[in-house]
Amino acid sequence: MKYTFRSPGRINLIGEHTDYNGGYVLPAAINKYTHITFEESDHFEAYSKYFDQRVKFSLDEKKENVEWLNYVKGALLYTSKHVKKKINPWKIEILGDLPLGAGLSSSASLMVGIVYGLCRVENLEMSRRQVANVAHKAENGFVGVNCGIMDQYIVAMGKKNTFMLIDTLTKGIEYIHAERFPKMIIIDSGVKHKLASGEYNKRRVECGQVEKIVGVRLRQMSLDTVEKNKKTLGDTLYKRAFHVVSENDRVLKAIEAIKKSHWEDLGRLLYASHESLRNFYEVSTEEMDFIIGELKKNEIIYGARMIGGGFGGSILALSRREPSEEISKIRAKYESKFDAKMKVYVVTTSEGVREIQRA
Ligand code: GAF
Repeated sequence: MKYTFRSPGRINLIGEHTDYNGGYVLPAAINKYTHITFEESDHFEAYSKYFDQRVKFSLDEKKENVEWLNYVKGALLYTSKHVKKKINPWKIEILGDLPLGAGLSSSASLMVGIVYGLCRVENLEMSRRQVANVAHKAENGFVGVNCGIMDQYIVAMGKKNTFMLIDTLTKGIEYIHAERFPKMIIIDSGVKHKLASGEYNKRRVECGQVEKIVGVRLRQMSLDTVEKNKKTLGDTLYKRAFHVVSENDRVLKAIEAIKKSHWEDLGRLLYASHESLRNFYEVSTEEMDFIIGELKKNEIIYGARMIGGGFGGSILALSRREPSEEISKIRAKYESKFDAKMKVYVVTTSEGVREIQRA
């Protein structure tokens, strides 16, 4: 018997670098997917179409040399640990149309897909929230990426036509309905810097330092408090705090704008978020800033910003209609200026992970 699961990627509308600071985020699952097939077997084996690589492995605690395999192994291992049960061997095939390394959360998509799929094929009782938490623990503990919970939550619990407000302090979620939403365009800058994960962890440490100095969690801090502590914090920590506190406020304002279908307001918030990520959190790149600058010149774009951890990856733009001509012009300029290829996807919101076939 073969069981196939479809696990989405995600965009984050607004609320960047807030999910490990007890802040708000507003992501949506998108119609770009990882497809994962489980087939009964007498040994563990995984095949990735993305890497065209097939590997046999055993379910021990050892990290593998094949990088992508650690995402699979970590997800299987942590699920087995969570339910305190030995699991059967499976042959797992991974394919899909979700681009890797574009800041659309391909790793959470894969890991949540594996945890969810394993629960189904092994009849393990786990809620979607537990699936997300186990995948998150596995990415932190086994793969060694110190990410927040946003990506796993939205991949596991996303719903079509909605954005999911996650209060990462209480772990509470609320679905914000967004029908007749502007067109969502993903522009992958085609650049991902090697320093990404090191710089990500550095930002986390800096935010911890801010909280220690001020004595308040960033989530509870006002901009007034940030200003009052400007001298004590010093330039870098002040800028990090300013971004996180103002970004939390932008998420709440974005929800108001969505509820009133005020797309111009929402677009302005996206541009403001990008400015803050560039100037205060310092996680943007020259390539992404160039694309944002070009998008700003086009009336049909409501707003745009970089999404995900930063140092490359993708931009999300909200547009009145499909901006084919405008994008062609930006692409031509971009590719003559930078040594990178731009990729563009028009996406819609989608459901979280689910089973799609049993044969
Ligand atoms: C990455 C992480 F995985 C998320 O948890 C989040 O912190 C994001 O960067 C920044 O908002 O995608």
